[in-house]
Amino acid sequence: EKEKGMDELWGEDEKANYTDKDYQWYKEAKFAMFIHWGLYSELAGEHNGKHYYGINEWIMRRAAIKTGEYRKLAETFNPVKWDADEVAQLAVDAGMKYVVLTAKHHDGFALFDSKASDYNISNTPYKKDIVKQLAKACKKKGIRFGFYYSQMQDWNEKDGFGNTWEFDAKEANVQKYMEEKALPQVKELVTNYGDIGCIFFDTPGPIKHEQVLELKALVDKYQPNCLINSRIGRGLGDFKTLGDNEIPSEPVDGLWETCDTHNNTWAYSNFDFNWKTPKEISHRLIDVISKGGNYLFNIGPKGDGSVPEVSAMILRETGKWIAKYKEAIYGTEALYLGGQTQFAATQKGNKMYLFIKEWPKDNKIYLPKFQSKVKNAYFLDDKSAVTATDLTSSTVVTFPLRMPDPVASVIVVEFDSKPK
Ligand code: FHN
Repeated sequence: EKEKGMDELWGEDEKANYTDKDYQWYKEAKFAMFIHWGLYSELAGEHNGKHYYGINEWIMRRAAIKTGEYRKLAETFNPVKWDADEVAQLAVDAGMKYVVLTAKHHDGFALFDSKASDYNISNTPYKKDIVKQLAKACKKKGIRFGFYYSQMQDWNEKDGFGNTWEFDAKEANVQKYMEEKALPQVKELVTNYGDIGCIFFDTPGPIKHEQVLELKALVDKYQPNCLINSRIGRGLGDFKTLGDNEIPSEPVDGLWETCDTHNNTWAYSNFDFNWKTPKEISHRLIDVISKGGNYLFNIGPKGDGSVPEVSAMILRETGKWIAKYKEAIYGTEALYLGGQTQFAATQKGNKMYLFIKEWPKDNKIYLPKFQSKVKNAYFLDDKSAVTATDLTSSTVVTFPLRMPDPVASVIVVEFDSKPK
């Protein structure tokens, strides 16, 4: 659900300008980790004794905290339980292929050592560069690293966009903010941390076409293959980020991503235990990949740097199911079987991977009619046989009674050609 007042912050144009960069890795990746972490994690949904439910990374705005007071959080930010290797390992265990960290969210605080603004991790008791640690850890574990950067909204700067409770928007010189903070910081991020797989810009708001062009040119100059999301604004991204927690009802063309929260907030909150279960996460992953997208799933570490244990446990459990059916997930394409909810499919070569989310009563699934001819069918886990028959108006898949996979079972149907 969008925070009140969010609409004005969105650019009018959220289309992506599908890329000619090297995007194969991104197409194959399917599952990734989003990390929302910053000074707001310390507040964990509470300010001056008041509890704020919902998105905690917005607590500065929601509680109208002035910059002078909010900046004090940096004086105590000391996430001694943060372990970049452990977080990268969690992503690997969950079956995730890239990680996207909030290098700077709307509150304006940078998790990296920035020469462009002293409002950064170096000036906390912790001191160490979080972006550097995580970029290194991801590299070590063989997954890609990307970052989130709020390019227009910066509530710490009077020339940034969005802090309406302290500054007068009419007096803001957004171009000055772009030149003095956003562009220099993005330059630091694309030059100091090795290969950047992708960048998640966010809430472009009133950004001008020329400003987007400048930002994009900067990224492309130093990281020509880095994929930029559509929220850079004005239709200039390489891939499309759908709305928050949005799963489309039909396949979407080109490269795209659904970003999803684990509970009802991106950043950690003490008051939100509404965790999606491994089954829910897997089903949402199936829904996304069967329509051709990637699923960027969020964790919100606490102020001390630790990942909430329940969230981590759930992700590890989800990873077990993914590992079992990896052939049906990574490197596949969309295969749309209509808008029903019981099953969904992906495809690779001549194979269709049929995910059974709800076991059908009579052990039978009617699929739309394919022109390709069925050759063979079996359960992916134990290779036990399934009967798939071409009928005049449908292909019927029939299987013996067996214990369904409690998350989702997968049947492979092999055709004589690419299923169509
Ligand atoms: O305002 C942000 C929000 O805090 C969060 O970062 C999400 C993630 O997609 N993006 C914005 C709202 O869409």
